[in-house]
Amino acid sequence: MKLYYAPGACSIGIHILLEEIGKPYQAERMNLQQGEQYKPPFTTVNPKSKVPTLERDDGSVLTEFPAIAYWLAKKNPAANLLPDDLDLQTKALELTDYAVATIHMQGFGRQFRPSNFTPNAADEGAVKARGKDLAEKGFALIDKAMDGKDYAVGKFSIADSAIFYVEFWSKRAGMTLPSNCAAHIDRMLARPAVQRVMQQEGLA
Ligand SMILES: N[C@@H](CCC(=O)N[C@@H](CS)C(=O)NCC(=O)O)C(=O)O
Repeated sequence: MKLYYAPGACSIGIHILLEEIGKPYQAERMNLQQGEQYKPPFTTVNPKSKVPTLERDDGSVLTEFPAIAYWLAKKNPAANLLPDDLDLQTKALELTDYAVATIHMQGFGRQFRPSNFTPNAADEGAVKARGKDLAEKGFALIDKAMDGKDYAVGKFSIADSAIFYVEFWSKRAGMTLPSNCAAHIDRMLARPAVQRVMQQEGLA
């Protein structure tokens, strides 16, 4: 199995899940700044030009964070990456999708790549501000969901790996996390699997 990742990108969440699982895998570093994702050979692996991309042992490829995380969890039940209870499992998927599709794609997408949201350079400041509002609203909702819990659905799950990477980005964006999220990122950073990934990606 091979994970295509970029240091500190959203792929870090999948990298963490692979370390939590503890089975051998390859990690192929991509240089997004140099546009490696838009050129062969990567475009033949994932024509969407995105990380995370997971190439499985049979050569088939999975893309999209929630789908990769779900497959890894189901394929490796001993790693306990999803609760057994259907309602909690669904909650974990809901939170994973919210972190990726809303906080990342809508909130941070606007802050990091404003030109993707407007053709007018003069509007980019307003786009970034809207992105910050969306991310703040997202963290407030996650914070509420995490009230009284160490992890998003009680025990560590795929949702925590998605929430972790957006929390990590909040620091890059100069945002202040609400208290439960601030405690969550510290709890995540204390996990041995997360520490190994931070080392491997050169972020420690
Ligand atoms: N919807 C995708 C989003 C993946 C994504 O946006 N990846 C970013 C890195 S965080 C990327 O590969 N960007 C490269 C580019 O757009 O050029 C998912 O869930 O995996």
